[in-house]
Amino acid sequence: MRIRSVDIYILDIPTVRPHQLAMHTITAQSIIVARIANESDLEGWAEVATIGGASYGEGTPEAIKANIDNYIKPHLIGKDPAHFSKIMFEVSKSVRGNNFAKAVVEAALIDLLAKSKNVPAYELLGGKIHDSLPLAWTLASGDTAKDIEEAKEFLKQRRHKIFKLKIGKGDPYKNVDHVLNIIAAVGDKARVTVDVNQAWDETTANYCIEALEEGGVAMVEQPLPTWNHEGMARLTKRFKVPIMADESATDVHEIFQITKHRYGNCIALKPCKHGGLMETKKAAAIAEGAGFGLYGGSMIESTLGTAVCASVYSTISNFEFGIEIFGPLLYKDRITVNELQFEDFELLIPDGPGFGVEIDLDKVKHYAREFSHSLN
Ligand code: MUC
Ligand code: MG
Repeated sequence: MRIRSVDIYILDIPTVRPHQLAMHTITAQSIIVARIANESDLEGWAEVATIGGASYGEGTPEAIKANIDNYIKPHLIGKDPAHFSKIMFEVSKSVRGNNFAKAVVEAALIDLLAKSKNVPAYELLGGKIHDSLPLAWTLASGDTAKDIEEAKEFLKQRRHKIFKLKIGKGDPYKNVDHVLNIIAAVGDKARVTVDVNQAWDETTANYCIEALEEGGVAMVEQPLPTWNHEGMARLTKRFKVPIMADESATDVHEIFQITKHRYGNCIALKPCKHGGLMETKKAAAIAEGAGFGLYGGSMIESTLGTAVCASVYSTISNFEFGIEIFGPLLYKDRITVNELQFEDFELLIPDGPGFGVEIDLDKVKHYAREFSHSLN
């Protein structure tokens, strides 16, 4: 069944509280939603999320939409989604980079194909290994006392026992105190990790990681800017605490170099960074072959994008660091009819056809910056 239309929407959805990262504080998340319809009007839907316009990475919502509309969409119209790998291979020959754009398009093709076969998308990706996965939460309210309160509440609710702290904004030594205070409050019941989002130079990283390691931090994510591969290698060699590559771990070529030269010793996977679900599986295979630990990363997707990530993560054998696709719990609202399910510190992998979520079109219309449908 051939593809008849491709529509891309940018949506801005408010969060339940400010979410403070080194470079930006999120109060509303901008997501890009792809809707691909075939000749029988069956639709595939997918989502990627972005953080802080151009402040987190190059993939801004506006650029993702423009590049799909102008350069990717022409490769899709009239094609059969059953050949999604061939379609994406053709796209890769004429569109460089643009991994977020490629990821959302490929995922919508997979959703459409899976729905046409009435099977969960993970069955097209090798099948599910996990029914549920341990779900981390990011403490990033910008206030130590509030973070401690939040962590205690989620432990009580049996929602999370892995907490990632967003640091890197402001005085690095105050960042360290903030982390040590949280470990003192909940460290006996939870695993505490930090994400610096590239904010430190190597000297600062050396001082701070020494104190964090001593204080019991379980992992340090992207302490240095993406260009400082050699610095990442030196930190990895010096410290026992795992050093995770996130922003630097983009496509399979970068991940190969990171594993080969030990620019870190664990990897945060994210389908958007790698350019799709199939590329995520390849990225995982490279990391696994090198003995690197894996983390199921997120860009704080809403329910739809989280279901996309959950689908591929369910097919990957081992997440030493768990997964962090907690996005739906940070959003004030959702664009799907159904909610995702969380139980006993884990996210349950949705099981319905496609990514297992049903789109609420009124909500898409409500939050979309502009809404039109090419079939109407
Ligand atoms: C990142 O850098 O990992 C994921 C969780 C979170 O709080 O921020 C994101 C991005
Ligand atoms: Mg990160």
